[in-house]
Amino acid sequence: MTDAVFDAEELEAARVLFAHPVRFLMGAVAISGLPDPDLPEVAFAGRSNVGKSSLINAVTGRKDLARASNEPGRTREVNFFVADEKLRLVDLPGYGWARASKSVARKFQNLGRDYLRGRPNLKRVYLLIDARHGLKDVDKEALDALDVAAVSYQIVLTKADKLRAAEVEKVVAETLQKVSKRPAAFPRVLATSSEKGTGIPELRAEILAACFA
Ligand SMILES: Nc1nc2c(ncn2[C@@H]2O[C@H](COP(=O)(O)OP(=O)(O)O)[C@@H](O)[C@H]2O)c(=O)[nH]1
Ligand SMILES: [Mg+2]
Repeated sequence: MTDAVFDAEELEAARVLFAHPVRFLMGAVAISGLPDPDLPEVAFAGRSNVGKSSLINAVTGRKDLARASNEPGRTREVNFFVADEKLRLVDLPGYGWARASKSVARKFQNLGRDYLRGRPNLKRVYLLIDARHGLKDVDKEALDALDVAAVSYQIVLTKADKLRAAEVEKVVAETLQKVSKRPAAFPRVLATSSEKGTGIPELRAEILAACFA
């Protein structure tokens, strides 16, 4: 990984925050139903099966916290979790929000997009990409949508345990290069494994830095 960016104290502060209670707050189905923007938020986005729920569970150290947002009917909502009553983790619907709306899911796609565009307390979006695939053409729409919304976003590679360390390094470097000219992309890429815990302390520290720096 490219990062010794956080010192022991910062990693510990992040660990402690997420060791405190984390609860499912609500799932919003309409922009009018979002919670008040009174706490800093970070949102997680990615295609279904990329490992979003697993990552939220790993970050919070809960086995099934994000199950609530994996339930049928919930997957198209914007789901909110509160950590230590200090910040919120937001689980966005799958890539729908990045697509031109043709499907029946239009309403929910618009919800995701509206959330990204108009949320004053949104500090960063983590865009999850499967480490085995890296950034692909299909992700372009999502990157474009984030650049247009001008929301700071950071690429997080998931399932790094499925690759050898040298391969992970290579995907990290390639990914960084691919987003280097994108205006809203954060210039660090994190490789994580929810299964092995790789990169999770660093992701927690990234979240704290994004919310409170
Ligand atoms: N090997 C491995 N599998 C993972 C990891 N994270 C998620 N998975 C698996 O990938 C699948 C989809 O994960 P899930 O978290 O439900 O993805 P979501 O649809 O993006 O919320 C499940 O079978 C997980 O067990 C990981 O870090 N390593
Ligand atoms: Mg999920």
